[in-house]
Amino acid sequence: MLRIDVITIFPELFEPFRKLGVLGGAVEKGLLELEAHDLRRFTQDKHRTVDDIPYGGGPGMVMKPEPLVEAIEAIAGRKGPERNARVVLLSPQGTPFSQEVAENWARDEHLVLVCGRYEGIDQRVIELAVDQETSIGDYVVSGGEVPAMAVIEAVSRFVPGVLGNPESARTESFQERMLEGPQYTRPVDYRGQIVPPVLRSGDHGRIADWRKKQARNRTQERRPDLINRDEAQQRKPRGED
Ligand code: JDQ
Repeated sequence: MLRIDVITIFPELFEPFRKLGVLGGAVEKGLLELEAHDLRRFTQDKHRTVDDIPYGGGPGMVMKPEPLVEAIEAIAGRKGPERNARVVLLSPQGTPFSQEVAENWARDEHLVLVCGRYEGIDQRVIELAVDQETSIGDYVVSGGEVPAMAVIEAVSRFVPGVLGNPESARTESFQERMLEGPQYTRPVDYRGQIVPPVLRSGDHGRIADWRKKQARNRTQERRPDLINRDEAQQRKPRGED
């Protein structure tokens, strides 16, 4: 079974998150364990300090190493280099998180997600206690918590039993390197916009062909990089991470 531990100065952000939706159901059914730990519990001083000024100068603050390394050691259950958990730091400097990475991490026993804040974390934490850094995209948010939630949702969808239908996670979008086409539900006419008649024709062959064409056209228009993915990544073989 997969256990996910999160290290954060804002553990309360994860309380509603772990109760709701598909993830809440999975935690309740015992398909997955999820716990958020308050980094300040691993401080020693009376002000429970987790940050300090950057060496070399510059704006903002940096997360100091001691609380983070001690939290990771306590939670990942590791003192030396022996690995029983995968320790991941959310970071704009990470390698790209993807559907494929999510599928691989869902096969782990123990995932520890480390959330920074401020301008980032002391490099020695990464050297001493982090296995890999991952980025959810090329934009900067204010801390690792929202990226961690994205990772948790994407990974948990691959945990057996989490989605009702075991096909759902695979068939959706990116595994096939295609965007989804448009979807419709009732009513047939909404403010003069009608559902494409082919979808109401009952001809399953024509419906499948139409959906494939829509998906191909949309992918070519919006995400041509998905169509030529291996070339775009200089023929880097897939299936790593
Ligand atoms: C942290 C910050 C200035 C980072 C602090 C910790 N994909 C992705 N985007 N943003 C993050 C990840 C992320 C993750 C952890 C974070 C951003 N920040 C804010 C501020 C420079 C770098």
